Amino acid sequence: MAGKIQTLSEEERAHLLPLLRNAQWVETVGRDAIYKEFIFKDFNQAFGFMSRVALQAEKMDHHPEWFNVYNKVQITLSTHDCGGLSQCDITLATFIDQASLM
Ligand code: H2B
Repeated sequence: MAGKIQTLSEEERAHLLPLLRNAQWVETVGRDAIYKEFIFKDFNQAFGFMSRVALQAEKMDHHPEWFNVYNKVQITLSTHDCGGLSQCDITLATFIDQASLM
């Protein structure tokens, strides 16, 4: 993403975090990041999902921290360049939720 990336303001958090919680994203303890676990039917479904997310991550130049075992994908989103949550994480979380339903 171009330009200086900034962490979300208090106003943005007050607006966005409840929406993310509704979508089962949780705030991580001890770190300004969000986390969600996805369960699929099998590895093929999980890896298809990861492929869609990977292509989008490259487009955005914004990448997830993730862990996969068979049908489970655990994802943490945070912006390393600013040391916390930014709009990039919100945009990627929204894409990830859509990609998980395909
Ligand atoms: N991904 C995430 N999650 N946070 C970043 O700050 C980030 C990234 N920065 N992907 C990008 C790559 C940066 O390191 C490169 C050099 O543009």
